[in-house]
Amino acid sequence: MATFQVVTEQHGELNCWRISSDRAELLIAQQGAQILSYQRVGEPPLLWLSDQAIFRHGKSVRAGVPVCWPWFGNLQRNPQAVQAMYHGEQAPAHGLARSRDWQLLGIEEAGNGLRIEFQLPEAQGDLPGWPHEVELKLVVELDEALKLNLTSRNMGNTPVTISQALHSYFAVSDVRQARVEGVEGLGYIETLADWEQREQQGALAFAGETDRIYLATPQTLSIVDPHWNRRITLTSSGSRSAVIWNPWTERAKELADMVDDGWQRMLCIETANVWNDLVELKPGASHSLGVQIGCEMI
Ligand code: TA6
Repeated sequence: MATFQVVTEQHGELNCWRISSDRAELLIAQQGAQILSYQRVGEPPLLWLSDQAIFRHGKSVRAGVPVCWPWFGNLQRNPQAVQAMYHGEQAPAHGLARSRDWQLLGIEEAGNGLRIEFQLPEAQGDLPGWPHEVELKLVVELDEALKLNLTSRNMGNTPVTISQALHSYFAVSDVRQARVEGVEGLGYIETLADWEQREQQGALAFAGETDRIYLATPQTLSIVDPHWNRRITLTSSGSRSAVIWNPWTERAKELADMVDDGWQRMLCIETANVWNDLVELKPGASHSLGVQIGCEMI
């Protein structure tokens, strides 16, 4: 049975918890209930934390797993049913949840690991411009793997439609050497070419800016990293879409919170409900979006 140590830390303006055991270390911010880093003892990090990350209230950190909710990406690119839920002015990219403080409900030992539970109380009618009542909880479990589960339960009297993603930043030795398996033959939306629909040939290798929505995704996707001799495995639940992103050279230069060559050491696979894989919650209904992140040496 692993024993865990929990230490509170301040990173810039953000309250964080550093949770460590003899097997792994996890850093989580209260803002966004955002995992900032995850590393297993004696191995390179699994999740990437930008060297130039900005820890500021109201701004999601470029790291770990930002929670995109109740919409993903640019709201205007979402189906009408998702857009219609928002009545505010300028809609922030990737929704409202990632830049607000969540409430830590508890950290407790569970089985052979640790279970951490957060909720966003404002989602029950108090989010600016988004007047719906949803109980929103994120459960993080840390044992051999890292598991995240984001549950939305409609507490109101009218249906609620959302898009969402666990926008995970993975650490890789060099994205130019890495590949994503599990996407072979899938249809995807190429957001960089006028949102054209295309079909993936073979595994995905990276040779330029990449920003794609993969559709009808299988339960398991993996990142093969030959330099670090490892395979990161993502096992999803409640999701049939995934976004894969790397900003590459020029976009990275435009990002204030990423060093110019930071794109080489990361790639995002975002376990999602986007495009036609939306979540419609009838009154009383709930939905869980989950991902389990595991790793094996190859
Ligand atoms: O998930 C891909 C994406 O939507 C990209 O288009 C890119 O902008 C990225 O997310 C990061 O978004 P952010 O708002 O965190 O800078």
